[in-house]
This record gives sequence, structure tokens and C-alpha cells, in this order.
Amino acid sequence: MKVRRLLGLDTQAERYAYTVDPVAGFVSAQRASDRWVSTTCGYCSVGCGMFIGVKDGRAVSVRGNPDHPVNRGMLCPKGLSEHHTIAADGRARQPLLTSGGRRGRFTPIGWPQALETMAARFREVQATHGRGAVGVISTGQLVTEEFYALGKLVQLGLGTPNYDGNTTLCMSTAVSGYKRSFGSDGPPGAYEDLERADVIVLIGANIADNHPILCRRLDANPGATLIVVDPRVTKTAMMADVHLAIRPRSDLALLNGLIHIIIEHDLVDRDYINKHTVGFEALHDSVREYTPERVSEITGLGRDALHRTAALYASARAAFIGWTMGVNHSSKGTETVNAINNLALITGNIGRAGAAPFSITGQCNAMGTREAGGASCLPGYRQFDRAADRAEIAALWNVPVERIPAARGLAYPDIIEAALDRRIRALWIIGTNPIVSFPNLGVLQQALEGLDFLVVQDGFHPTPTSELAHLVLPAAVWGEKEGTYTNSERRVSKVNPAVKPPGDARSDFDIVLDLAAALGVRDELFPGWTTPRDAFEEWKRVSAGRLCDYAGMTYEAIEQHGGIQWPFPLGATDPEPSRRLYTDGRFPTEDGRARLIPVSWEPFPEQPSSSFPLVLNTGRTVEHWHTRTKTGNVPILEHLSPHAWVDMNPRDGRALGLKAQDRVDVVSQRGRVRDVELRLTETMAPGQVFVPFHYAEANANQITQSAFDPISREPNYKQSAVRVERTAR
Ligand SMILES: Nc1nc2c(c(=O)[nH]1)N[C@H]1C(S)=C(S)[C@@H](COP(=O)(O)OP(=O)(O)OC[C@H]3O[C@@H](n4cnc5c(=O)[nH]c(N)nc54)[C@H](O)[C@@H]3O)O[C@H]1N2
Ligand SMILES: Nc1nc2c(c(=O)[nH]1)N[C@H]1C(S)=C(S)[C@@H](COP(=O)(O)OP(=O)(O)OC[C@H]3O[C@@H](n4cnc5c(=O)[nH]c(N)nc54)[C@H](O)[C@@H]3O)O[C@H]1N2
Ligand code: SF4
Ligand SMILES: [Mo]
Repeated sequence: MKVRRLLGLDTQAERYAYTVDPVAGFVSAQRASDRWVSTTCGYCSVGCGMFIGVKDGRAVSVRGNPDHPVNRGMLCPKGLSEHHTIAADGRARQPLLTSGGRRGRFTPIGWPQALETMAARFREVQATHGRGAVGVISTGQLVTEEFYALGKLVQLGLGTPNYDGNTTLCMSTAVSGYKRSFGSDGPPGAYEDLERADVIVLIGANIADNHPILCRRLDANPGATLIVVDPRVTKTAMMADVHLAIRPRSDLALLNGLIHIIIEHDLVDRDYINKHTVGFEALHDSVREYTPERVSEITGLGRDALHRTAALYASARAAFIGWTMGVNHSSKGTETVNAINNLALITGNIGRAGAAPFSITGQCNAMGTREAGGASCLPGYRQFDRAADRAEIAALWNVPVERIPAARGLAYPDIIEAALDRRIRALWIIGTNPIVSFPNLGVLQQALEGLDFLVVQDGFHPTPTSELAHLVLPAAVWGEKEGTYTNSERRVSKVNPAVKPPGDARSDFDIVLDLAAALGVRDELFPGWTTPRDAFEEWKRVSAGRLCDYAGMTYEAIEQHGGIQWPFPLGATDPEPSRRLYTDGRFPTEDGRARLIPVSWEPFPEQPSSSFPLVLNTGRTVEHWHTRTKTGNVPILEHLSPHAWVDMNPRDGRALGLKAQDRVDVVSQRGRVRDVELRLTETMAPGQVFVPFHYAEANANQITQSAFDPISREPNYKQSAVRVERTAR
């Protein structure tokens, strides 16, 4: 009973008050529903299909959709408790404006005043300091229809190119890597490949915690050999046949070393290389120095393990290689992605069932903003610097081509730097919580505090970021609005509203349209638009003929098939042919061939020193979502993982005279995470520590560094030099 209460479960009395629900069967009376609304999970990029149970206008439960091809009825703990996020405490309910210019003291106002103030302040800043002095930072958690409308408003209405999203903290490395290797963004494989591969390599991807329902695909393929590359013994590593516990950020050396062995032993697919790639000779030259001896020194792996892994991968009938943040969160991330693609290309492991270099995405709709958002590229994966692409989008939008920017504006970290030196004066932050999630908090705080006008549009308030705003716009969240999400395998699924947003909160879509009206551009940009369906219809035309072609989709067909993978061109009826990209070996480059790109390993920035001898790794746990605005409000999840901790190898603990459960600080050159629980565990290698980044009150990003991938601009979140010391009392 005590445990049940601790976990936030029903009390005894409530537990025995059962009722029979036509869909769910026996359920506690508390969770019985009047109706079930079909939708897609709003947390991670797996994209599970589910139903929200609604009773008396409130979301009371969630069930997996047994007919959805992604999850076949299963949900992970976050999905199963997702209805709690909607009615959580701390939802933002009214627009709030600071009074007397003092931040933190808010006065509730109406929407007309909020949007007129925002339009006036943004125009004022732009008139004085130039159009680019307004910056916009969005997210991977809106619906695609919202991203499409927002991008159009920012690029054409506000006319600032300085627009980016938290996806640069996450997926931009994979995007840059795919573009360089294949000529376009777009993960080539499908989840089904996990069931059809005979060798599966996961690099820096802890799916057991972060994409739990993908693990079911591994269960369905017991014959496959699973190789996990991660410096920690993660839950995913515990499932593996082979765990390669490499030294931090030595992946690039490992991949080059595998390519070296594969070429030396002539395990390459000559035919595929000759027909579909360029650059093999240069690649061969570049990996000559990555001998097993040298790679073994860099990675800490035995030479046997290198030879065995190379042979397993290269002689597989179909090899799948998936990666997530262990690769992307690195100042060498893009090049590591290129090395992964090189490995797949020289062995012909792409475009076939089971064979793909596959970037597992993160947020529920990280893909949607890449496709339609118009931030790092123009909608439909068109490029800013390609005249033909600009002409095409200008014609589709019916505007002079001069209004389409010819270069991408500032990326997220560069927007922050521009705010710091006051080239950017006003910022609009939508659906992201940088005070917890952006690296090197001290610098960010200074940048945000120096702004003339900060707008934060969020489903929750206060958040550590919204507290700094001049204007807070309350947004509807998952469960309250309509649109589509694209999951990691390019599957576009439907999202539907089950309940009304609280108070005056409105969908991001409605906010964008009304801000456009306040700026005087609604009729030009969004003629006759009233609902997300209007955006979807225009986006279908804009995506037609592109790799991410939606033209053949309708909301109804998406619902009917449990999501449809793109490309789905006009007239398409069968979702099967779009399961994988590049099945014919043709790539969206000028000559149709993929690029083999030589890349070289470098040690990570900020190596350990005598004052900061440990390597800090940061990441996630299954119970929590990012900055916890949502999961921190779900009792069952919050009680399972209520506070931050640091994982450390027992040998390091002994050397420091520390024991399990001691309270410690984790300190870097930039700051200090105070008073967290020490956990001593063999899952960490000596010399390394791990801290989750979910906890604002013990914010890991106080100590992470400002080092970014020069190509993708993604932060190097996974390595910083730190020390651990007992908390002073
Ligand atoms: N429960 C939960 N699920 C989530 C999220 C969440 O917040 N909570 N967030 C979602 C989002 S947006 C994302 S991007 C994904 C992220 O999903 P993951 O990438 O799986 O998550 P992380 O824990 O950030 O990092 C993955 C692993 O990288 C390893 N790593 C660190 N350094 C290195 C290295 O040098 N080399 C290698 N090979 N590995 C290294 C870490 O030890 C860690 O186990 O999860 C999504 N799913
Ligand atoms: N040290 C360290 N830092 C990291 C990482 C790491 O591994 N280590 N991971 C990085 C990665 S991969 C990511 S993706 C980022 C995530 O970092 P954030 O994007 O900052 O994390 P979230 O908590 O998901 O923030 C989303 C915000 O949007 C709000 N929200 C939710 N739904 C809606 C909606 O529909 N509309 C609006 N307007 N608001 C909404 C939520 O309340 C929340 O405040 O963190 C990055 N930071
Ligand atoms: S695996 Fe991801 S999409 Fe599926 S229920 Fe869990 S959080 Fe939601
Ligand atoms: Mo992410």
C-alpha cells in the first residue's frame, strides 16, 4: 500500500471500484472513459499509436493502439501515463506581460494585447537594428502544420533568417551527415529493418531507456547479433551480444578502423562501390593509418574485438547501424555520421531490407521541422543556396524570389552568441526550455538577460526559461491539438485533440496565425486558413516531387493505415514502396552517386586535467522527458526518479574516499552541480561519470562546455572535464 501510494497509484478503495469499458475491458472507475480519441504519442520519435480516454471533458487514461504498425498496442511508461501531462499543475493559462519592465513580475493580459505588443516590439527592434535582430528558436515538439506555418511567418512575415530550433541540440548532426553523404536529409531505413537484419550495431543509442518500444523489434529478431557501442554499460548494452565499451568520443577512430580492416580483407562490396559511390580511393588512403594497433590504443578495445566486429558487419547478409546522441552530441559528430555512412556504403548495406545507416531521431516531431519548418533548409529539403530551389519555393508561395533568403541564418548557438553581443535584441522561444537544456548555462543566462524583449511560448509556466520572459504565451499541448508528426522511419501519423486547452491557452497554430494578423501579413501568407488542415493541404503541394513527398496523403488515409511513410506521391495508394529510401542505389546528388567522405579522429575538446580529472557524460533515463516540465508532473514517473544523481565507478569512489549515497558536487571550470546523490556502479568505466540532464535544480548544463560541431553546430554534450567532491555542509 505504501509503495502504491509512493508510486502515485490508485488508493485501495479506488482500486477495487472497477467498471467495464468497451475498449479497455476491466478498468478502475477512475479511468473509465466516455470516448477514445486516436492519436500518436507526444514524447519520443518512435511514434507509438495510442488512444486517449476521455471522461467528462478530461483525459483520464491512455491505451496503446493494437492495430498501429509501429507499436502494435504496446507503450512505454511515459506513453502509458501521458494523459497526466495534460491536466498537470503548472500549465500556462493566460498570456502574461512583465509589469514595469521588471522580469519575473507578470500581469495577465488578453491575447489581442499580447500579440499586438509582440508585433510592435519586434518591429521596433527590427526598425532600429535590422531585420536579423529578431531571432526565433523553436522545437521538435509541434505538429508539422505548425512548423510549416511558423517557418513561413518567420522567413516571409518577420523576415529574419535567424531562426533555428532545439533540433540543433539534437538531430542537426545527422542532418548534416546525411546531406554530405547522400545529398539530402532523410533516414533511409525502417523499423522493420531491426527485425530483418542479421547484424545490428547501435552506436551511442540507449534505446532501452530512450526508445523502449524499439526494443520489441529486437525481441522479434532473436537470431540477430546485437553490437552496442557505448562507454557505459547501459540497459541496451546489457541486451547486447557484444558490448564495445569504447573510450569517450573514439567512435570515429573505431569506424575508420573497421573500414581499414574491411578493405584490407577485401570484404567490401565492389559492385555497389563502383555503381553507386564516388571517392573510394581517397577513403582508402585516409584509413590506412587506422591500423588495428592504433585504433586499439585510441578506443581501448582489443584488436580481436575490432577484427570480429569488422567481419560480423561486413559479412552480414543485411547489417543495420543505428545511432543517436552518443554520436550526434559531439564536435566531431557530422564526420562520425559520415564515417557510419562510409561503412554502410562500402559494404552495400543500404536500401535493402535490414540494411540501413539509420539515425534514430529524438523528439516526437523532430522530423517534421526538418521537412517543413524552413529553418536549416527551405521546406521540402530545398537548399537556401540553390537558386533553383529558391525559385521553386518562391513560385509555390507566390512571392518574388528576392524574399527567399539565399543563405541560412544563424544556428542556435550562434543566435545565443549574437544575443550576447547584442546583434540580436529580441528572441521568440517556442516549445523549448534552454535554461535547462542548453550547454554552459552561465553564458546563456547572460545572453537572455541582455535581451530587450524575450517571448516564451510554452505549454507550462513557470519554467526556468519562461521566468525570464517579458511576454509568456500559453500554448496548447499534445492531446489538445490537431496535426501530424513524422517518426524516425519517415512515418507521418495523425495527432488529434481529445480535450480543450486550459484557460486561455491556444494552439501554436492559432498563435502563429494571429501573430501574422498583428503583423499585417495573415492574408498574404495564410489566405483563408483557419485550421491545421489548410496548412497540410499547402504543405502537400510544396512537398510534391521532393524526397519528403506528402502529395498523395490525406488525413483520412493516414488514420486508416496507422501512419504513412514518405515519399508518398500524388496518386499513390500502397504505402509499401516507400518503406525504404535509395533502393535503386540512386542518391539525390548531382550525379546520383553517394559520397564516400574521408574523415579523421581527434581527441575531444577539454581533456581531463589534474584539477578536473574525470570525463562527464550526460544523458537520459527512461522515466523522464528532458527538462521535466511534463514528466515532473506525472506522479508515477516523478516518484520513480525524483532527483538527480551521478554515476561513478567504485574504484574512483574509493580513491576519493566517497561511498554510495554520499552527497557530492560535480564541478567543472564553468560551474558546479551541487548536492547530488553519488551512485557507485560498475556500469561506469573508471575515469568517467554520468549525470542526467533532466533536473533544473541540479542542472547538468551548468558544467557542460561551449564546444560545437563546426558543420552542424551541435553541442559537445557528452564530454567535459570535471571533478567530484563531497558537498560542503
Ligand atoms: N526517456 C526518455 N526518452 C527519450 C528522451 C528523454 O528525454 N527521455 N529524449 C528523446 C530525445 S530528444 C532524444 S535526442 C533521444 C536520445 O536518445 P539517446 O541518444 O539514446 O540518449 P542519451 O542518453 O542522450 O545518449 C545515448 C548514449 O550515448 C552514450 N555516449 C556518451 N558518450 C559517447 C561516446 O563517446 N560514444 C558513444 N558511442 N556513445 C556515447 C551515453 O553513454 C548514452 O548511453 O531520446 C529520446 N527519448
Ligand atoms: N547536458 C545535456 N543537455 C542536453 C542533452 C543531453 O543529452 N545532455 N540533450 C539535448 C537534446 S537531444 C534535446 S532534444 C534538448 C531538449 O531540450 P528542451 O527542448 O529544452 O526540452 P523539453 O523539456 O522537451 O522542452 C520542451 C518545452 O516545450 C514545452 N512544450 C511541450 N509541448 C508544447 C507545445 O505543443 N507547444 C509549446 N509551445 N510548448 C510545448 C514544454 O513544456 C517544455 O518547456 O536537450 C538537449 N540538452
Ligand atoms: S516509446 Fe516513445 S512514442 Fe512509444 S510510448 Fe514510449 S515515449 Fe511514446
Ligand atoms: Mo533530442
